[in-house]
Amino acid sequence: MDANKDGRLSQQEFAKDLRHLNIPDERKAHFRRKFPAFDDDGDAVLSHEEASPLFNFMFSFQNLDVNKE
Ligand SMILES: [Ca+2]
Ligand SMILES: [Ca+2]
Repeated sequence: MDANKDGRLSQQEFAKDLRHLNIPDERKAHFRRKFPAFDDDGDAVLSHEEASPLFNFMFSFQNLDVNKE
């Protein structure tokens, strides 16, 4: 999450979070590629408002993966 507590999630912080998730590397790469798509104001970091749709996206994505592969 927001490791340096500046209220913004950088791509590096997000990548670090992903490393802790027990999901395939391929899927982590997919989420990393999606990161800029959630940066509405283009400042390269996600505010709380920008980050919550990203996490919703990730969770819905995992829920769809019924066979856990
Ligand atoms: Ca931060
Ligand atoms: Ca932003």
